[in-house]
Amino acid sequence: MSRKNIEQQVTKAVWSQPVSDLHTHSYPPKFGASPAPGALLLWGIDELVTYHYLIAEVFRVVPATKLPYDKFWAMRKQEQADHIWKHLFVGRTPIGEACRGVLTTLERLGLDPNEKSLKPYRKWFARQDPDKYIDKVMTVANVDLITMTNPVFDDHERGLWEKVPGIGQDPRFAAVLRIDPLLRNWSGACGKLWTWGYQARPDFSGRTVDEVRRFLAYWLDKMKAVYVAMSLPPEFRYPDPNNPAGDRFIREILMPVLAEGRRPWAMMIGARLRVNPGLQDGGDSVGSADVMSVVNLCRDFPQNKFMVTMLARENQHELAASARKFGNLLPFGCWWFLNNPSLVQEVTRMRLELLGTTFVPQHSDARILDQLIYKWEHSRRVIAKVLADKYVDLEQSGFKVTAKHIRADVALLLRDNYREFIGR
Ligand code: HDL
Ligand code: ZN
Repeated sequence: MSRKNIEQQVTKAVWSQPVSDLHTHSYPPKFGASPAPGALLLWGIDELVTYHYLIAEVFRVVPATKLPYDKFWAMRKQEQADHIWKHLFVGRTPIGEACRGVLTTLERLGLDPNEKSLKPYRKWFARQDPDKYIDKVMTVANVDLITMTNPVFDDHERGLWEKVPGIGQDPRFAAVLRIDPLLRNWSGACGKLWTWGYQARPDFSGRTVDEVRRFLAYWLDKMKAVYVAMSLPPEFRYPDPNNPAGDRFIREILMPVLAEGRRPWAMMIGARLRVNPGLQDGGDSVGSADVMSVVNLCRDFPQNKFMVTMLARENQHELAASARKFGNLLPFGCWWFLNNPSLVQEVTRMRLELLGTTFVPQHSDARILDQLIYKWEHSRRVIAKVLADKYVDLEQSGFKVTAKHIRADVALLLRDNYREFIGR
């Protein structure tokens, strides 16, 4: 096949292949749709423009010395959005990836991304019905499954799961049991578990192991969770002589419960939380983490499955090389500060060369539903470019690449590797 023909076939395959999105923060309408107070389904122009990435960026233009953080947070959502639109999209060129994403989303929805005010967009979004809009966004983004993040230690969300009938039954979504506190704050988590009727003690005395296993099993079943997820700090270690409780939780509780249900553990490693608390969700940053801890887990628990994404660019090569050693390790995504075309290209190219088609190149991490559109548009463009280059390389080795090869590879990368790993 010529390069031109390869590029045509790759473009066709990548854009026509529905994506099963491995990790998002989006929800069905039963969890409450913005602008309703406490809504978990965030959507529409004001949520798009006040995405925490953009809040962090606008404070680089109008610093906290001019607009104090608490004054910004006291503003209504629309005022925050107007402030961001004025300074990042009108007063300056919206060249950054998070800004460009908003424009791609508007453009793909058929709106003109060059408006000087948000008013025309607000009128259009006000005419959308959240439930139908989910279908629209999934169609435009060509996404066939939205995997949620369901933090069971969040009192509001846990309450919804306990009170709202059929809340987790929307077939467009898959639930994930998110349990960061069990490793980030074991004693605090035990305190909460106790109030929920689980006899968990920080020193593991009494029936702690059985009780925390019972807690996990209950919520995995209630949510029909497809995997368990945790965001872990750069300091995460396994084993960790400084955190014997964490080691015991992993060894005696988490690993057996997940192995029994054949569910993976998704580890998202390297998030250093609230380096700037004033920015709230936008105040988290990145730190280089320890890949050997992932290797130790994959080796010590061959019956368990690990989906791993790491936040630091400098961890990517070692993670990919480690995945060559363990079939129960599935590297996924270009997470957060890596989700920029230059780094998606670098990481995807390296993974293809080291792992063939045995990884998941991207997840959207969409916090606002509409972001599915740009996060997948931008990622598909880069993945297609890298794939075309690699097929040209393959042809130069004499292999006859066909459209069938390309379609099969793209299906693995954008949907089937993930679905097979979670058994869905
Ligand atoms: O912990 C996570 O799942 C991260 O993705 C955080 O939600 C982070 O704030 C984020 O939105 N990254 O894109
Ligand atoms: Zn996330």
